[in-house]
Amino acid sequence: MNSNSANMLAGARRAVSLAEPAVMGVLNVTPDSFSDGGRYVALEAALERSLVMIEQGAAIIDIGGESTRPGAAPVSTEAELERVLPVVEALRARSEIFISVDTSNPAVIQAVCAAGADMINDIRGLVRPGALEAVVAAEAAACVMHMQGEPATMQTAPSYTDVVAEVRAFLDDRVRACCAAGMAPERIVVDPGFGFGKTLEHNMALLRGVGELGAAGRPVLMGVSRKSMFARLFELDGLGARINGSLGAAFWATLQGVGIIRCHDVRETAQMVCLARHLMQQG
Ligand code: 7PM
Repeated sequence: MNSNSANMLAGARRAVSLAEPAVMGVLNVTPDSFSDGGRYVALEAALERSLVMIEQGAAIIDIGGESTRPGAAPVSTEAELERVLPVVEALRARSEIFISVDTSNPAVIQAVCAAGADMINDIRGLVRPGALEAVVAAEAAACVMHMQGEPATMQTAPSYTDVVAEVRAFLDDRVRACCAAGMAPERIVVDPGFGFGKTLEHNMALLRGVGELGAAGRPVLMGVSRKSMFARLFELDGLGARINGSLGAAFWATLQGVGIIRCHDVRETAQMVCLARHLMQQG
């Protein structure tokens, strides 16, 4: 496999190969887990969970506070930093793993990158004043995601004429904006934003076309793990159905040439990537 720029993602201090899909393990850092008294225990648990996901095959750890979840209430810079920064510091002290942080906040971007984060995963597409500039200054990688509407109301009435074309055009635009702001193309990954202002039909159209979404030749990040689209598709809620759908999607995404698969079930997802890669090899 060659290693042209579309096969690499350059972070602030390290790069990750996307020659085969990199598995990105989700690490949730919720306010609950950092309630008074349990701070040290929660930090140890977050670190342990990260090391387990790395052991299971994660090439990237995505550290998320509550703030970037759909419908989440705004969180102060101080509160967000208190949750996320100790985890970035502890993980960086223990591992050379490629670290991604979910945030839309320029001050948080600056602080986590100084502490050793490599990438910013902003579901709001770095539109907050100063966010894009903070990523450029830190020479960090960025995931640029599509969302229709605002997190609080985006699922009310999502509407597109041609969802794949429209999402692709948006991602092309954002890649251009990032490059115009001084971001190197090899630091950018694009994401159709499954479930972010999309019906089941929209999500299925995007999943079908997931290999064609790579704006300006940049790799695609797919985030479908445990999402409600599978509960709707199978007409069956519950974690098992959602995980099964996520794993099938991971297999498909690998065949379609996706660069990063964001997931909760790292070992199982890595197995799907492994199987699909074996089937793709020429005899
Ligand atoms: C509640 C609802 C909690 C939804 C969490 C979620 C993505 C992401 C999320 C994605 C990228 C989840 C989502 N989804 N970042 N952050 N792409 N780049 O299911 O699809 O994890 S939050």
